[in-house]
Amino acid sequence: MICIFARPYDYTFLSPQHTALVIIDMQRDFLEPGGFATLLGNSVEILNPIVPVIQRLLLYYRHHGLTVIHTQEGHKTDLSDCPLSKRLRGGLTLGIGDQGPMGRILVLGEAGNAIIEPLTPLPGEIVISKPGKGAFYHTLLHETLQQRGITHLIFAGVTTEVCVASTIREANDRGYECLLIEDATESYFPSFKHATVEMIVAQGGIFGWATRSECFFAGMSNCSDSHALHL
Ligand code: C5J
Repeated sequence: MICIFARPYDYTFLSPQHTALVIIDMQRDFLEPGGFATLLGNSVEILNPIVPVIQRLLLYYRHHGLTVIHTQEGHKTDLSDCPLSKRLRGGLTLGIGDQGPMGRILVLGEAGNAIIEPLTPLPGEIVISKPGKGAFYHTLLHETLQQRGITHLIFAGVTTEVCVASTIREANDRGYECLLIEDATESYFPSFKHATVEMIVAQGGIFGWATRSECFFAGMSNCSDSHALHL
């Protein structure tokens, strides 16, 4: 049994093989200056500190041959998977599908839609391209996790209150046990991040658990059973 110190109480699982690291939308459009997030008026620099934390989680999962899921919010080139409401929302001068500084905004295959270089998926790693905020909507994520016997999801990525929270809620309804790594997720609005984490752990963990990366790694390395993994 692996036991991670977390809120609202310890997060436990039988084997790391039943977990997946889910890295939400660490794409250039959301993290780099000049991308879609900047066009929306956000200061993307606030997201920078989570990158090395996610890198450490990613290297750990890769080193131990565990399941990693990268997600990427983006649409088909013909935008047939993008509801008109999403395109028109905000009345932006430059919006989804338009030519922006990093290619067509939120369109799959465009430069801005790529995952940032330090977290680039390796060949063979699972990348879920998703048209919605939640990673289960119109994707094969659930089937992919079921095939691998994954029951516990370890969450990182951006933004905490939008795509991370949407995916945690979807996962919770599908029976997954969700753990959010607090220093591996961020929002352009610190108060939104704080509120989101509190909403997840409130009422006995109504959507799941939250912890910090040092507690996650400590729990993984302290495990004493045959499934133990060591840093
Ligand atoms: C947003 C996301 N914020 N990945 N996407 O539109 O949270």
